[in-house]
Amino acid sequence: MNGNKTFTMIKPEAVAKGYTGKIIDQFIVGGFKIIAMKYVQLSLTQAQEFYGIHKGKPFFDELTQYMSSGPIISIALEKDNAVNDFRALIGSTDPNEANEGTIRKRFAESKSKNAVHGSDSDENALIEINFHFSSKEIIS
Ligand code: IDP
Ligand code: MG
Repeated sequence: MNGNKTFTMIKPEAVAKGYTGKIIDQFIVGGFKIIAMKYVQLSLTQAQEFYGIHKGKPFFDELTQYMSSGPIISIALEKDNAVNDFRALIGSTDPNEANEGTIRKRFAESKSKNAVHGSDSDENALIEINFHFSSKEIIS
């Protein structure tokens, strides 16, 4: 059975452009329940740790510098089949390949500045939620 939690961040460019409210609305309309949320700026070291799985890839430095360049919104979400349903809601990594109506199609400006993060597995969703939130901050 698939898990019921996923993790997202509204990325710096989308926050700076004022898309936070519209993006969170789309999470809720899409059936996701917010169980933890905070407004925060990651240090470069925190971004490198969070994206450790991508270390060594050509886009790693650009990604971690970008993700620590300004405030983000980090959110833990709950829904049946959360990881897969959330990835469908946000669309492909590259907004040019994302389906019409998806969050990345609507709000992303490029493959790197692509508006939102989404966990890629149940296991990573829990790791990512625990990276950003203590158990006291999660209201499930
Ligand atoms: P995902 O966010 O759709 O799961 P990943 O492959 O896990 O995509 O990549 C993590 C993040 O790294 C992407 O959301 C994007 O911001 C950035 N990224 C991935 N591939 C590229 C690329 O080819 N060029 C620039 N940035 C990239
Ligand atoms: Mg990923």
